[in-house]
Amino acid sequence: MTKFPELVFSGVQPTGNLHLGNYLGAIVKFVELQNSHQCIFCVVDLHAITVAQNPNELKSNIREVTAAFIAAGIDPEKHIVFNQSQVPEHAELAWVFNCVARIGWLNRMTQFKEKAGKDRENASVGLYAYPTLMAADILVYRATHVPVGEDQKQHLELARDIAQKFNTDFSQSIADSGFGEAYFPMPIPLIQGPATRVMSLRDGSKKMSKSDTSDYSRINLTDDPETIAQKVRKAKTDSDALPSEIEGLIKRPEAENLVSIFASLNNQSKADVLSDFGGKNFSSFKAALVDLAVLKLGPIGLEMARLKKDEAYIDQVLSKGSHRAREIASQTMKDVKSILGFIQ
Ligand code: AQP
Repeated sequence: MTKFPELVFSGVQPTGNLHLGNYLGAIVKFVELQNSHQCIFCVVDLHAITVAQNPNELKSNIREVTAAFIAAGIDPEKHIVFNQSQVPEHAELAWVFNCVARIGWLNRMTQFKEKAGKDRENASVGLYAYPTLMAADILVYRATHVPVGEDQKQHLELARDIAQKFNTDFSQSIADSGFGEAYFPMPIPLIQGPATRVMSLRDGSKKMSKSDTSDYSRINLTDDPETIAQKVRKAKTDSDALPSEIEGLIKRPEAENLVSIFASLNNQSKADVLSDFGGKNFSSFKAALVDLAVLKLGPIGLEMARLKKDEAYIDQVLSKGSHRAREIASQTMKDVKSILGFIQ
């Protein structure tokens, strides 16, 4: 078996309203992993344009996600932080993967079905092909580990299928080109911790999402302490007290969500949270959650606001990061072209 050096890759879309789900499901993990791994963190702006974007807002959102990475604790000197559109090899490899992936595989993707909704005929081709671009994002660096929220699990499985099919279809050429048994690693999804799927504060059956029309459904990383407090206080709950055991959260999605958020923000397990709050009513639990959320998110929001004003700094981080990313990505594309039989 070919052994690949461990490398972490992940991305966040610059589509506005960066929220607690993005933070706990992804960004917090990025911050942890940077201590043990080489990491590449990408603002995936090519993914953003799979749905309509206002150019000025897009530019501002690209800077906002970059500011969030840095404000949360990612070190752009030690690791690579950049925006996808500055590294054309992502789109180039995505085309190759469009020719490797099968239509049947893409037809099974639930995110496309959810996002395209009933008006599927009118969805962009880009939205449909989104998972092949995501596979290219990861594999253009031959990354081995990908921290993501639960919702991205299916796309990660597709990336593994693409890597496998490429390695199999071109096995002879891969060997002839001197790359051994496999050119691409099988990227491992890292979906861990108590908050891999943060739910809407208004409806425990729906994912917390940037595009929810109700701002009360999510806590944005840019919310001030008063807004965070209001949103937590208004979060939907049931009328029972909190249970003392995890089993007591079954069929209580809103309670489970708030307990998961608390556990994740406080670096605890859900069982630990329930051993502290079991038997208490929601008003006292929510008051503790407000204090915790403000303590953890308040400084990030303030730092994001400060960094966002320094556009020259953010743009320079992205430009430097893109150059570093391109050094790796361009080598991969050279290798892939040689494997495919292109003259270069
Ligand atoms: N609710 C969530 N809980 C846990 N993780 C989440 N992620 C997103 N929502 C949750 C994770 O955040 C990372 C970045 O997501 P993204 O910006 O690339 O795209 P997304 O999943 O499309 O974000 P939204 O908020 O869900 O946007 P819309 O409203 O457009 O659908 C990913 O790792 C994702 O898993």
